Amino acid sequence: MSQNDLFAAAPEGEALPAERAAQLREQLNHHAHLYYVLDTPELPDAEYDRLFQALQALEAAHPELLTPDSPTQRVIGRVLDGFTPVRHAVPMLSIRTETDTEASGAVSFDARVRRELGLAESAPPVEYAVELKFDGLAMNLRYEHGLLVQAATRGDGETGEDVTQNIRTIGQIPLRLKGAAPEVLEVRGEVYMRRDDFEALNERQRAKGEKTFVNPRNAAAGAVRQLDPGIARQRPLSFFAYGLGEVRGWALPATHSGMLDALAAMNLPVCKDREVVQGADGLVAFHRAIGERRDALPFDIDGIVYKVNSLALQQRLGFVTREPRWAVAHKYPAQEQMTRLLDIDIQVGRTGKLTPVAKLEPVFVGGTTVSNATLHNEDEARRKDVRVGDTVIVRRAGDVIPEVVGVVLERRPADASAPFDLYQRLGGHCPVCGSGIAREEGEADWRCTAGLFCPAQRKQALLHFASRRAMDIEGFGDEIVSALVDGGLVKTPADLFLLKREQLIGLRLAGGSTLQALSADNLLAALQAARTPALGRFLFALGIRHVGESTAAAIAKFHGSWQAFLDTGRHTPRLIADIGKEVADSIAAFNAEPHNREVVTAMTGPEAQVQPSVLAPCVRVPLKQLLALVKAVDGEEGGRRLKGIGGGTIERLAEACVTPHALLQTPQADATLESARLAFGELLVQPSWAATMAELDRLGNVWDTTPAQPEGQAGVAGLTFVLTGTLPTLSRDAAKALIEAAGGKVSGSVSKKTHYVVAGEEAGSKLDKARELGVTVLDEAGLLALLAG
Ligand code: 5U1
Repeated sequence: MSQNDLFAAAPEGEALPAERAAQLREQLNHHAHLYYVLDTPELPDAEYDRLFQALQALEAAHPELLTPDSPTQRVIGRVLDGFTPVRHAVPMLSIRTETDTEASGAVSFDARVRRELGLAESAPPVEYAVELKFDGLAMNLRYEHGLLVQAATRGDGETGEDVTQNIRTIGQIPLRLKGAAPEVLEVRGEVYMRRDDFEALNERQRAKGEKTFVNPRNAAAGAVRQLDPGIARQRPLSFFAYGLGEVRGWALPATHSGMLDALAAMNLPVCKDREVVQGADGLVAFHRAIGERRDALPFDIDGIVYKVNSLALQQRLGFVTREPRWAVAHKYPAQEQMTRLLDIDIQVGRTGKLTPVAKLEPVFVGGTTVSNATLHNEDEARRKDVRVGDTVIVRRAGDVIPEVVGVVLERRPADASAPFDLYQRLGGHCPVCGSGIAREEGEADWRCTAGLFCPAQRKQALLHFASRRAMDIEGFGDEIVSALVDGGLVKTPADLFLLKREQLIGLRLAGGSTLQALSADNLLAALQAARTPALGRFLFALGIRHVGESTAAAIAKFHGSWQAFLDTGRHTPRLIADIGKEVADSIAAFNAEPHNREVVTAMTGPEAQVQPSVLAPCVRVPLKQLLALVKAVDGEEGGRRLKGIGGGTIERLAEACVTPHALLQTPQADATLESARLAFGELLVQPSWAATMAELDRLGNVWDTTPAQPEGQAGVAGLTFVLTGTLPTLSRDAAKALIEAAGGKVSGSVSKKTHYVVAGEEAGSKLDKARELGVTVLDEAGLLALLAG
């Protein structure tokens, strides 16, 4: 059947049901092989599903056509009580392991083979088939007349267990061999789990709050031994064939590599990373080449297998006890080892993230001695139930940070510590700076709240502060910031503005050079130029978690000054468009940390003299929005008082009262409105909402009743802008085009009717006029945020 024929599913009715069923099976098997084994799908999933359903329907209508190798019959088993023992027709041998992980391991195998074959030194090199040693479970697949009849584990090599119904769920394994139907063909290989499938499986387990697996091999072993094939099917397994068991009625090829080619032609999955090489040099080269790629492979391997390629020579070499003399597994350094957990330290990362780190009895793993391994976060440490005193499994693969992947529970000592509790362990304080720690809802990480003050976060915070989109202090890159922090000259951003020329000249830089007078002068000039930032940039520069450029610009517009921002209440920021609970909580945590306030105050004080712009606050919060927020917060806090009050009632109540003060004082004739009014009234007099209302009054809020602007144009349509000075990235024309595209107008002069002045570098009299008239001044970032809605 040609490729085109396979695509064109002949419409039912044109073929007899039996022909049609056979045709569908062939199509489905062909496309399953392309998809699962060759990873080159040619059919969209929906089309495959359509063919599958067509076959299902046909088999339902004609049960006599159902065959055990039908693709519809992959999951047919029931939940078992246990597995039936299977005696292997040909014992499943193990393989000798070469523990010398260096090249010499390969050389000594070749020497042994040559000696045992009685080859003279002058004889040509032995030909080997080299392949990967997959880290999974050995499996015997028995095909009779081309049909998969049994899958059995290795067990003790003589007797395994019948796991056929789980193995049938592996899409890669053909239920019928392609083009060959020997009386008996037993195919041996490894069932394994790909790394990406393993990660996705653990992610699903986490989402369900269920146990995660330590590594792909354990996950694969668990899936193979599942008594319920329905569950086994949800654990994505893969398979590679690498050998044979009993064979009847099939002429063996002359070489091992030829045999693998033949298996691949029967649609069995055979790994492509295999070669035929000559002598010890070939073995060493393959071992080295795969070693370099080991961590990039999509599955775990623990070594390389070398096999004498000629089956005739294999026969001459024979076996010692249960191991063939013609093969060896040449290992790589193990990537997992067991060791004891001595303690758990908490490290503070550059962004304030608190990471529990396992202190381990030193152990050699992944090629080095490891005494520290990450536990990622509190949830992971708890999920793995890691306790001090435990024996743990440590994994180190490639350059990845070593991690604790699991606990050997059977070895837990009686005096193991209590379950890990990060907050309790730190007494609620950052181990580096003593500031408070916080963990946001839905986040896995605890964090130090002192972004600007904490030494662990210093360099990162300073680099962000000085960056182009923040304070734009030219010249304060990695090298200078590191030198200033390491030299003890700068602890907080405020210290930058206290730097003296004589401190900068001669500053030791990485690599041993020192800062020259000219560079020092340039840095001081850059600092001077940065002393009058736009308020939005200044707030962005503070590095408050979740406060990006556009949020900072929106906060600046709302609060007008840094003082008003530092004094903002817990709820108020949520009245700014796009600010939700997460951002508001982060702002509250920042403002609540005295160290952060000290840094901002020092920066804006008489010595450092940073003067962020002051904007006329532009606050237009309608009562409706305040009430909606009160209801949302009440719900978040588990309150029930406002539960039954819908959006329509809130709208009518807001229209009737306009301001919160009126709401508190004006009884409503309508019973629904009155009961809503009383419910809101009870909450609004509570301290946090009273503070929010007082803050809105201080900001000069206009309790706006004008209808909201149409979606997508809010804040810009119909508004008048004046552009002045040079913007950092936008040309005057580009800025004008953007404003006009959003429905705004651009005017040449500032008047009372101007809504916004957009000011860049060297803004002149228009900026002065805007300040005089109390018109809101935006920088480029503020304009872009406004246009973004
Ligand atoms: N690739 C491969 N893995 N592996 C494991 N080949 C291979 N052969 C084995 C084993 C246990 O045993 C035969 C040499 C008997």
